[in-house]
Amino acid sequence: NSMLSWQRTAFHFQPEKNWMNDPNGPLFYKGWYHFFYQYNPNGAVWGNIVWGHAVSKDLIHWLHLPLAMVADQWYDQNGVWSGSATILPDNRVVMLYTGSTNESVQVQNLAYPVDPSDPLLIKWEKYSGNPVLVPPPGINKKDFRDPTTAWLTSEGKWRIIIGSKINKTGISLVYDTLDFKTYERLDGILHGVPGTGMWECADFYPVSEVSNEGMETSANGLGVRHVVKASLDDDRHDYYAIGTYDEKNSKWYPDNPKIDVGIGIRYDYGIFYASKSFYDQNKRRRILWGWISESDSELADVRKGWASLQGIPRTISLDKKTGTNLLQWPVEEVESLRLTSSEFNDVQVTPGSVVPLDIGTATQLDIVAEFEMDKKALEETAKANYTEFSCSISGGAWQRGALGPFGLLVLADDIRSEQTPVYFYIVKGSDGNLKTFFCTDQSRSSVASDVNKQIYGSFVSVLEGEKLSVRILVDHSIVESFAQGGRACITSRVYPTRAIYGAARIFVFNNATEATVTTSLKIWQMNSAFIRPFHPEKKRP
Ligand code: DQQ
Repeated sequence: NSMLSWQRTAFHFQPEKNWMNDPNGPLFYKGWYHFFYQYNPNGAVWGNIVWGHAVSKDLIHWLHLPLAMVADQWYDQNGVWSGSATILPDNRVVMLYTGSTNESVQVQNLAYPVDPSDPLLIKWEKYSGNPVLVPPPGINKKDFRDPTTAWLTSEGKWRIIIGSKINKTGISLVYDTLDFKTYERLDGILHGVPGTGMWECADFYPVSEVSNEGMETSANGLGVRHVVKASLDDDRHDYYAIGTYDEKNSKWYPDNPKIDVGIGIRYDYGIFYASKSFYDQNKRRRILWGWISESDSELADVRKGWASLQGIPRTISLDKKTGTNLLQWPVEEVESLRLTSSEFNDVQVTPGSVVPLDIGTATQLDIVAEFEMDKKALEETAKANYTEFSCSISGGAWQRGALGPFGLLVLADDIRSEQTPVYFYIVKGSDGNLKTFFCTDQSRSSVASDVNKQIYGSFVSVLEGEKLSVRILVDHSIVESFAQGGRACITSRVYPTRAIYGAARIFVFNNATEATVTTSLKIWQMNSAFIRPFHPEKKRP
């Protein structure tokens, strides 16, 4: 087991052992951030799902609490599945979650804290009248799950959506309620997209067109856009789109139907699923949590006794410069873990070279890097023929082109028998303009064979006058990368066997054939966060 224990992370949220999946009901209450999650208390694979619970003052240092809800009722006997919290104006907390019944029917249930004066919200009570919602006519009994946080309509009712599908069209059903106990189903759907299949963990929230602060879930009106997000069960990715909410008719319209939910933008181009946002009234921001599963084998998970992480929570806002995407950025609190730093300024990386960055061990890092391409090479390429490119079907970090790939090699050993490249690749697009791609190549991330070795990535917009920039968080077996201030993100789980502990290194590389790249970087060693168990029964001596 010691061979595998290094894969545990130092500053990511994970239970002490066993399986975890979706984030549930995140909220801030009486000075504490609460985090609930799908948890199997009996093993490292999915099953026997209950709600785990932890609290934190800063979203980084966590205290594990007793399970919040277990499968002890007929209406959740097959699992206490995902759900969301709503904080009412009088500060009462209500939780809605999906129960898989004794007959595996998906129903929605209501729960609330037993003692609202307890800031830790340790004890939860399920409403005696559960379930509060059952699948409506025309909806399959196993396609009705994951209620959202409720928002207040102008009529004074609370509104939620619940994901489902009809044939292959993913949809969001809409319900209004006054008391969270009885509901009225609204005609039609908020939105649906043909071909997207079951919508898991739907999310719906406002973003401001003017401010970078987050918006309370019920906010609406001038200067507000609305985001719809769905987790697609068919391809296991989270997609979002920005659009307009017509509250009166309970409809939402995407700004650009070509980048609609499920056929357009992803929160993350690596592993990131079943995410959920919440409004943090403490710091007036919207925070996104996402489940990061393993990409090794199930057998390896069982051996190591645990599976899954949560990504570092991200602040999300509308990208004011493009207006067409969100920006996601690790919450500022993660910076409190920064220890010593190393700076490298204007390092010239010539075509075909790899330069080691001497920072000592490199398993827990926060990296901020900027890259500039040689101007003449850019102009030359602009005159050349256009090239088709896509990260996932490319030859990865070692297939050379005129203007790429170039970037960083993280979790590499000295001789680079293992390495995970995070990089940019510039090509001339079919419209005659240069296009930038942002990728992570897992193909040489591990000499082990039972791990995912895909190449992840996407196009990323780079505006006039912007340098290429990337922020990377490295934590043993997770690499989270944010390009252009969080316009495009890639999370990967990697399983090096040699580039571990003191043997892990970092390099910059440039595999472009035509151009020198100039890079400046700042790299911090990251402290470990205390993520501690809670033992209320233990008496102090
Ligand atoms: N996980 C939960 C469901 C949800 C799915 C069950 C998404 O409620 O649809 O563990 O990962």
